[in-house]
Amino acid sequence: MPYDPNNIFAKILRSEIPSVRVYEDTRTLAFMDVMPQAEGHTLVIPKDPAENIFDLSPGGMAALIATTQLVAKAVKKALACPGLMLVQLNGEAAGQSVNHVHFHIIPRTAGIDLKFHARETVNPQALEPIAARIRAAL
Ligand code: DGP
Repeated sequence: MPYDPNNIFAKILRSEIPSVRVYEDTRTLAFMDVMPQAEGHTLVIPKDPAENIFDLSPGGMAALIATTQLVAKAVKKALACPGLMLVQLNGEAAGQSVNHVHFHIIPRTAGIDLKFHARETVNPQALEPIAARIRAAL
């Protein structure tokens, strides 16, 4: 399928819709997931128009994983979480719901179950204090 330039993350990249951003460089952007599965759930996307890992260049992939590691370290420090999960879905059959390639960074703590994937939207204002802690930990 050709890349849809009007997918929600493409709109976030162009600042056509708001997002709670934590990190940006020339190739990547990280922002809070508005349907968090755990407190601190963060998304990392490349700026290249790629739907999934198969469409992303090796250079784009390298930038994406480098930013994912950088932001994951900050999330771990900011949330003081003992565990941290990286999730990356390709294709509807795998559960991908936004067709712009991305990594999920999801803090984990034993005994705290994950919320359902892409189910419940929170007020973006509630995400700002967590984002501030993540930015400070970068
Ligand atoms: P996936 O199903 O892997 O494609 O994950 C898409 C994620 O994007 C999901 O966790 C919910 C999140 N999401 C959907 N719409 C928006 C949005 O408008 N803003 C933000 N920040 N996250 C969104």
